[in-house]
Amino acid sequence: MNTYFPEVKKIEYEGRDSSNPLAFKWYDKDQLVLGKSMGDHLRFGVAYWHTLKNQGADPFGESTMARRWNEYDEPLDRARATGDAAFEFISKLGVDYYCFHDRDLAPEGSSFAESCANLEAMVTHAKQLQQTTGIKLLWGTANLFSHPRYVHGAGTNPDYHVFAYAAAQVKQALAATQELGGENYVFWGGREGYETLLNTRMKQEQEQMAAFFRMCVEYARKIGFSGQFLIEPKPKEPTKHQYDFDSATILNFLQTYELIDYFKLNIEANHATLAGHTFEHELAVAAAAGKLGSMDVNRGDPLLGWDTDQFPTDLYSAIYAMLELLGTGGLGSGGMNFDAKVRRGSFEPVDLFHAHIGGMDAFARGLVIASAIIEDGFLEDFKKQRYSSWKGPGTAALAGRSSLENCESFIREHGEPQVPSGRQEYLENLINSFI
Ligand code: XLS
Ligand code: CA
Ligand code: CA
Repeated sequence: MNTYFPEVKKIEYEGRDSSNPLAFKWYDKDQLVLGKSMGDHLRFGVAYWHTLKNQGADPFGESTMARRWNEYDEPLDRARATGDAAFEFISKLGVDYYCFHDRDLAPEGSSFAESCANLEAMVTHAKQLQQTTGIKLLWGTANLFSHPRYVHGAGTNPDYHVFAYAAAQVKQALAATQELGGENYVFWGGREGYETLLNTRMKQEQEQMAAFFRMCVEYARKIGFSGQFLIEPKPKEPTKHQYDFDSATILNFLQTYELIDYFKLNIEANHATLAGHTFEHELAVAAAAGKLGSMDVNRGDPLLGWDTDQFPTDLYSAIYAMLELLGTGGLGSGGMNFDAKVRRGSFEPVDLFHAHIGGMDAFARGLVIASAIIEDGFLEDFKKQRYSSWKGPGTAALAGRSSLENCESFIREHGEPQVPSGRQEYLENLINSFI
């Protein structure tokens, strides 16, 4: 396996003093952090669509990335070569997982039957590549947004015919994910949203989505799929109003339609910032509900209002994300998928390695720093002190055993509260002392 990236050897950990750009400085897979290996904490995955399929086209210009795995005329030959390139890349990077949309792995055919046959052929190919390399499938999903039939949505489409097509496509994608031992299955609501209320019945579309999810849950049960279902929030793009705006919106949707037991969330950093949140806020909301399932790691650009899907190199964001991860005790069957693409100007295949190495090192370093912060205990001690008044009558109030009258008596007895400082800058300075 040395066909598509002959200029790159297996990427090794060489430590922070190494000057080799094609080596890890921080990511040492077997290094123990709080009793667990880095590899097990982070569970990195490579995103098939950005890393193998993205060719750098943008609304103003054509592809910039000539990839040798695209030099085949027949779509299925190209798909097989792309699979070979994917597994060579992931093996050399030393990552254990990958993620795909059905249409990344196998091309859409000229009929539904042909699309299904293409997918089956590529599942056979991918299964064999998984067996030879030991690489596993973190999650599969269906692309229900690229084909023109989905212009008005998939599960939320006003036309039942399109709804049924999307459901039939998910049936195939779920079976493919199961066949490949996928540990999760993701639903990102590609065009599940709307542009204008003038032509949209919002309530009905949400009911449709709930019905769609219910059928997926039932089918998964029927075929014995044991992976975790994940929904991925995103506030806008491609539609102006996406129904899965953020974690809180999805949790409310799942509660309303009694689907909460079957799903967790896949939180993407760039989607969090598009929603006006931080990555760590979205992680914390999901974790507080016991629903943090997996992460799509990337970053946006603070000066741009769209989903730039850049590789994550911001150390502060990585530290804050790792504090949330360690606080929840891990991702279970989830992982950290690099839903990120190299910039259009970074068109050489080796740039794919630089990008992933940088992202893996950022989170490895973030993990080490976060674990030192946790071991030191200053954040926890500070919070403990900050909430220390919640005893006695506070405990009763929290447990629902108090009343406005009780609070009034308390105030008449104790008078005006002494309000302490939140000490934000002091805490930020302490964080910096760990870097
Ligand atoms: C797009 C999403 C998508 C999902 C999978 O913005 O991030 O790539 O992760 O469909
Ligand atoms: Ca994503
Ligand atoms: Ca994205």
